[in-house]
Amino acid sequence: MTWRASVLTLFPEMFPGPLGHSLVGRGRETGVWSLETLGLRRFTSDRHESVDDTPFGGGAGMVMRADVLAAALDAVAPDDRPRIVLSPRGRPLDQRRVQALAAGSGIVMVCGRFEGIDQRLIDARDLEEVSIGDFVLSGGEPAVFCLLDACVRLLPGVVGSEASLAEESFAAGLLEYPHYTRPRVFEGLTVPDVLLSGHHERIRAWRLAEAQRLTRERRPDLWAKLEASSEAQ
Ligand code: 4F9
Repeated sequence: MTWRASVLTLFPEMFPGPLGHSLVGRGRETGVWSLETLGLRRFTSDRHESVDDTPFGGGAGMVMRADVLAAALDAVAPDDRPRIVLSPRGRPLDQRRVQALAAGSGIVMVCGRFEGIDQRLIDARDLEEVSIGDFVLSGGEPAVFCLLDACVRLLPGVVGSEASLAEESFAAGLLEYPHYTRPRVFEGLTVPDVLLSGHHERIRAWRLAEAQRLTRERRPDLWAKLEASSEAQ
């Protein structure tokens, strides 16, 4: 079964963009996943094709209209796919949520523009708000690229080596250990001896220790989660 992505956007010409390249682009060509884009202008009902208006209560900027977005959402065949709006207000995306989304039948995504989206659309169509980080974009489209790339690479047959995905899930919750390849000396810098030793058990132990050190130093938040979960076991 093809994993289906639908995107509601003011800028359908931005797609597939980066999603048309590399492994993710190949996956689309081979039918592992499909991409449907709905341009929001098509769903306007006035002469000016307005998708936004000034906020009730005043203030700067414009708000995307609930009626236009609802018409576009309702044009997407009703199905069991989660409906997501990309927003810095949303729940932070993590690999666990990505795995759950990739395991389903696909997703429907709304790209916000302007200052935001009329709250009644989010309420009336039960949209889940998802954030890809604590920063503000000029619109939701680049966040959709990130979310879709993260999901699609997990679909069977997209990333060539099952081994690299397996290793990833083994290391789940830790940052990656450092990698090295040829040349053996680069600008006077050498490669850690253990990696040239051919001693697989020692290499494994070194990589795990490095992954743990990096996680502790850089992401105390992730480290605390890991400690909590290993204590629970
Ligand atoms: C969406 C920022 C998801 C972070 C959408 C402006 C956004 C965003 N994560 N910023 N529109």
